[in-house]
Amino acid sequence: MRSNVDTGNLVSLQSHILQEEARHPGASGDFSWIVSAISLAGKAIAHKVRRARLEGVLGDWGEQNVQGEEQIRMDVIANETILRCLGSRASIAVVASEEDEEPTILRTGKDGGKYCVLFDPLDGSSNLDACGPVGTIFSILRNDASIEGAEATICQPGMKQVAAGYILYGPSTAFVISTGNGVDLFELDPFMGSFLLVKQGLRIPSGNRTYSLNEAYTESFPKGYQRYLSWAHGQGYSSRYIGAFVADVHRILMSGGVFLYPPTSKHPDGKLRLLYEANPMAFIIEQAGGKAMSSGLPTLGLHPQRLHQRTPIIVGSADQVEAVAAQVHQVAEWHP
Ligand code: P6P
Repeated sequence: MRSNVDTGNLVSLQSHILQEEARHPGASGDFSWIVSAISLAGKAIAHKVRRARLEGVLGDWGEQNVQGEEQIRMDVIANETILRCLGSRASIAVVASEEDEEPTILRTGKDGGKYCVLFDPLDGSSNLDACGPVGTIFSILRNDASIEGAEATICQPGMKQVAAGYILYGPSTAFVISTGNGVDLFELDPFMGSFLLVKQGLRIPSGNRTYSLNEAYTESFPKGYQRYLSWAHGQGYSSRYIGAFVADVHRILMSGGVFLYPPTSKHPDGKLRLLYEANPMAFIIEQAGGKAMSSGLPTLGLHPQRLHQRTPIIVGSADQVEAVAAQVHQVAEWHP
């Protein structure tokens, strides 16, 4: 069946989610309300990001977040914006943010809490000073009321995500989401105030010999990654690195290639957080036909133990992830 996009129809995120909901008889609409809240937060953050320098909110907040990283004002503003949008949704049990040490229980399962929402409110926020792209990454899990404790409830493997996606604040504002049936791309029309569907069923291209990693840490990478880099240099690869995970992975979703954040001496377990950065982006890339690996295993199969747990990651086009694995793990044929 031709999609609405192919027919040139105007389809908003709101109507697209309702169409998806209608495909699931008995759906309560609770999930649609959560996506609607994330969409509202994305529009509000997009507006604030574009006015950040004019409103003088680029500077440091003067405090560190739970990661020990200097919080910039926009991190805090984005975090508060998302919490204010999600707080009114009656089906949310737990919210968890990169910026907050502990998850927050909004309501129990018996009080209607059906979903848990995890997010990195403003990934790559240090790029803002240079007018670079930043983004909000989100992950939606079911609330398992049988599990005691908020942190234990959200520590679920990435393959259990009900939905995941991100909002990228760049030259335009892109909203990318998957509910497990492929990846859809929306763009914000600021004059209509709506995210409009521009592509359904995105597929990640293969064959793009481009890698994305911070080569400054090469000496502290495990030998396998150093072997991969030498191999790639000999194969004529090019390199692209924005320094914002959400932006680097979006480029790879659209054009192909591979992103790597290996273990380093500073981050022996990798730098990216499993629950609200690696898992949602891995979900999107795998739904688009790509692959995501962490320490030789599928990222989405890892069993998280802590909210802010970090992980190494190799994510991107399947052929490019396999090329990395062949060098890093020295396997001729890598089949998970
Ligand atoms: P490095 C941003 O701070 C971030 O968490 C990711 O968005 C990004 O991929 C990574 O860190 C960049 O880290 O060590 O290259 O500056």
